[in-house]
Amino acid sequence: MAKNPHSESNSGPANDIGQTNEHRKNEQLETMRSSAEGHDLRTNQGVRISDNHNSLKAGERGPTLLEDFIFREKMNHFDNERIPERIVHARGAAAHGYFQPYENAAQFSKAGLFQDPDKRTPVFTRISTVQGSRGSNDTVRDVRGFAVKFYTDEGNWDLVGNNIPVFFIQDANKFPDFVHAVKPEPHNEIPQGQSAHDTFWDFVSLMPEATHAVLWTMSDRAFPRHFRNMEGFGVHTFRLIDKQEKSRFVKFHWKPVAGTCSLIWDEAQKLWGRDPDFNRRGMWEDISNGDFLEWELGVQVIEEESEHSFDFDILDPTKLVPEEQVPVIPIGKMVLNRNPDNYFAETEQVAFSPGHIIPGIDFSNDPLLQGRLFSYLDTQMLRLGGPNFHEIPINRPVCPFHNNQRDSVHRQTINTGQASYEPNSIDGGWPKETPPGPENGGFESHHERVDANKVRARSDSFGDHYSQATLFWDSQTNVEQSHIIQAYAFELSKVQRPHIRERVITEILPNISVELAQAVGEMHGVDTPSAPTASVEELGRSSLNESPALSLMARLPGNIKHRKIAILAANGVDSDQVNTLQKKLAAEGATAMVIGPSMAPIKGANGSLVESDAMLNGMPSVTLDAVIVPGGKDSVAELASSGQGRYYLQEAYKHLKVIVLLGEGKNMLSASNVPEDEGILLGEHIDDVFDRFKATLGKHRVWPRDSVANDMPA
Ligand code: HDD
Repeated sequence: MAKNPHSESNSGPANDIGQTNEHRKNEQLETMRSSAEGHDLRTNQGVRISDNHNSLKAGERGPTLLEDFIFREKMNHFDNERIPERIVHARGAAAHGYFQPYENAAQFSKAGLFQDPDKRTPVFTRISTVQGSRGSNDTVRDVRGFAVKFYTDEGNWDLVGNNIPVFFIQDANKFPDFVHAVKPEPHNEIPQGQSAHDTFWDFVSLMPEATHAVLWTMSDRAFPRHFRNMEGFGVHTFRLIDKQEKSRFVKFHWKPVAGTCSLIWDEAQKLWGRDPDFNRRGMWEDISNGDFLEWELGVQVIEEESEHSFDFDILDPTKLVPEEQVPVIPIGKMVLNRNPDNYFAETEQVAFSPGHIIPGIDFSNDPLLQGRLFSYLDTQMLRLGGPNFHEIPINRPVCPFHNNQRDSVHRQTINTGQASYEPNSIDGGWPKETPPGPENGGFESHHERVDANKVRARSDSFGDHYSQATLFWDSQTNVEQSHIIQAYAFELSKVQRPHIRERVITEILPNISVELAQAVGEMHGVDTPSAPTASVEELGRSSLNESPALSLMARLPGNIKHRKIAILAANGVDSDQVNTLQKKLAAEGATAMVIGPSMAPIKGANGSLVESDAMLNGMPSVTLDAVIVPGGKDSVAELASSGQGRYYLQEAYKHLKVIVLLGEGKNMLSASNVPEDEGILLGEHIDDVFDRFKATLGKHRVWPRDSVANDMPA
């Protein structure tokens, strides 16, 4: 390596080295916060405003005068309030928090944030849907973006991943085609937040490499119950560089501490109308209530020597590395514990890029990742209006940063000194380069040897398009497989052109599973081949028959923490029972919501009053995880005679929710025509059924009911 003549004396100012703590970003943001409390209303130029209701006119009934600088400034600012929404991932919600490494992290990477288990690095995490625009629904069938910005001592590191571990295309050159196909169609801008339309299915059925990612999107992973209940993946293979400069390949994972739970498709669709902000509200309210979101950061580490020891190419982003082959090692924890102050300033203006990395982390040659390295910086130029977006408070690193980049629109920094070039002898040679080193070193790319011809080509090792789709299908439980079949059938029913539907059913699905193809084919009246149709190369081969980790059931919560439970009550309810329920559920970390016919306080059978947290139609069963009807003759009679009360139970049944009926509450069964099963728990007192309630809800839903739930006309 050529010696750098300017780096010898680069000790730098003392504060250039490691000051970060969990609060550092918050302290930095504090300098930018502005509250109007106690302040006069003024123009942007600081002039006090005496009348904020009337524009300046020539006479009370006369025309408005151009001279009205106060009106013009206000209107001009308003007219320009919007910036372009993100071309993908436009709808998102974000929160602040911290990352704390475990003891074992430092052995893999020299990155400063992994060295000290007592040190917390601030993070800002944005979770998004991909297809819909900013105002679309939360619970659509879609991939969720999972982007984390770590504000480290050594600069910002962005891990810009998704909640599914594979992507739809192998080469970034196809990204504009893919996004054009999935976005609302160009002639009528329909549909919003949906992949169920012709252009999407046309494209993915002509691009077999999309099959694996599409299959994940047809699973219930595509509508998480809560952001805290989804896994996250860095998707690409990256590199970790240790203190000895040794490089290892790595896949990053976020494992939800609360376990994985998803919605049911019918529930997800109903939520579009009942609560379009369901997921973002869940995160916001939980954080406000001190019930923080937690994930473990995990790594699958692959030694360089093992790069070619898999059935697939680890540079191919349509492939995952099965956890059964390379275990996920937890190396730290992320906690999201603070809501943003201002949506636009923080969540909308945050700019992520896979190209924001720090020493200790490096790229692989995954051609999708390589293309992303260009795209993200490029898009911020339009979206955030120029190259100074790094100065926007949410994007600023917490470590000092100096360089010779200057000027352009909206420059905030007032650079002092005369020399904006390097080398210089005018400003003492500052700012200076830092040579690479095991600690606080300058960034140096991994010295990978590349000796090749320039080609526009794809490696043969990327030719297997189906083996991992088959592995995913074979690893799903019966319930999950049935939901996937229904998902394909539903989506394709929205496709207008028969030849596209048929192509998916006869040319793609049999290569995942003949059984899947036949089931979907039957629902579409399409005959399907009795064997896969793709070439041996395209079908590929997986040395695993199953990967249990691919099932959502592998990480069910196992407890009722964070679950929201409806207690249905009307006048005459057994209020002691309501009190007991509230206490018992709170003790388990669950939230009890008393839901009445109206918001008026409910009169208990013993004359005491119970506060209503919500009304039956304001907080329908789709927004909660379980339903309890306490005893009380009059209360149950009123609920049973109300259409909303009966529908509440029917819908909860249909969505496989645990239903507890105490005392007279059991009358709700016959009133609502809900059949008894193992998820309907009957007792006189909650203690009679509480253990069974916890065990069943710990699995999130009453899965055995799935095969009959659709008979319920709710
Ligand atoms: Fe991307 C945004 C994740 C492939 C180009 N992407 C974006 C966001 C996430 C991802 C989470 C939202 C970030 C935020 O919250 O602001 N993208 C992924 C993943 C991919 C992926 C996991 C595959 C593994 N993306 C990808 C490719 C390209 C892009 C191949 C282009 C070559 N992505 C963009 C973008 C966006 C974006 C157009 C829109 C807004 C933004 O970047 O800042 O540049």
